[in-house]
Amino acid sequence: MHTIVDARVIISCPGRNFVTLKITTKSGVYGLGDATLNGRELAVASYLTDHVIPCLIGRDARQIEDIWQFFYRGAYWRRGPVTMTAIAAVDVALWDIKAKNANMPLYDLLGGASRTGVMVYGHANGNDLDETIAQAKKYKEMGYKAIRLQSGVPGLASTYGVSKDKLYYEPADAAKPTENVWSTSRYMPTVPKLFAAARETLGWDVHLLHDVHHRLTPLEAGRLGKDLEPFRPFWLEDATPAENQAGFRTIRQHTTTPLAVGEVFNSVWDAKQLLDEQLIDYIRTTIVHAGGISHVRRIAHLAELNNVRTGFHGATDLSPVCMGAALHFDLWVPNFGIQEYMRHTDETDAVFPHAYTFSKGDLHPGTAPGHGVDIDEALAAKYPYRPASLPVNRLEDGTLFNW
Ligand code: EZ4
Ligand code: CO
Repeated sequence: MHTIVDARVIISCPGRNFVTLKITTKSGVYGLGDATLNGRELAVASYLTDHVIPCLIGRDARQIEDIWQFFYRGAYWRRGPVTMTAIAAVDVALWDIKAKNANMPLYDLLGGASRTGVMVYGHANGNDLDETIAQAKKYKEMGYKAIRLQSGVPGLASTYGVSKDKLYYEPADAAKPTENVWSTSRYMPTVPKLFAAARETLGWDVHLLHDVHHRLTPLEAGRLGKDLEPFRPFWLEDATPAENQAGFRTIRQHTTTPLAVGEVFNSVWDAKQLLDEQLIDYIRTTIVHAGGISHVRRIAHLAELNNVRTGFHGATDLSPVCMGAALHFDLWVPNFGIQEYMRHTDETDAVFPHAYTFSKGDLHPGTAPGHGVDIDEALAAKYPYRPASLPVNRLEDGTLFNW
């Protein structure tokens, strides 16, 4: 009854590429896991099809932990985004099956709801300060309690986070990476101005966030954090690349602005020092890129010991399947902070019918058994894969930089 009899990878591009794993057991119950790694989708698809699925068929779907350990330890080559995304897809699909068999929403299986809803932040963006503030006003009118502000930088043709489509930001805009130009000195003075204008227009009864997207040095990030302190930001996101976790010590020494990092992390080891030394306030690893519920749960618990709350990544490249699973986790996890929520397009939502809903600035995962997200395979088949890459940044003198 619980034997895994089928596992398949479904690739679909309803506006952007998504990789979904569907696992079916002998009794006919199936579960879905997101396996989307933006710009590297086919690598994960191959990892699953060529290396994981042949070892999955015939296993007992109830043994989530054993299966997780098998694919983690069994690869010998531990960690890395491709491996951990593939493992996450398996893990989430198995939790979906377990919760469906228990006839419970996933959050009940995890330990039950700890709150009535999951506070999310929206992504207000514009080419300049005025346009960004106007967008932020719209988010406030839609009921958002938290808004991330991302504005174009004068003198730079394009910048992370600024989108033509406004509500539906998708950075993977071409088959081969688009080249953008970056200048830290042009960028730095724009952010405090943006926050000053936002406080003046939106007031203080709303949380304001900003994503640096890994483009500052620790010292620069410390300075920006200090400049933003008068405006009480909720957080400064991904201020500096965090391969060198000790860099966050420098930021901490210079500012009380709360720090969030980790959307590119794929393991607890990426965050160990940050958590042990309480160098951050929010951990951004999410279900799909960090080994699924079974592993992110460990990260969240270690974070809790160190006064760090969760603030999961939730951009459009994390499919509704990941969003559904993340929302169940968020509703349960004791040290929840906030959840990123970039809206999917209508095409994406149609391919992935889901139980989660938005109301008054919160998302709720719904009460359907499992994680509450399905896939319409016939519709998915109408959107074939299209190669798409994330952009790269170069400094004004041509040096390749962080995007
Ligand atoms: O650039 O998910 O906080 N959100 C982000 C995202 C990332 C994309 C990369 O695939 O930083 O917009
Ligand atoms: Co980010």
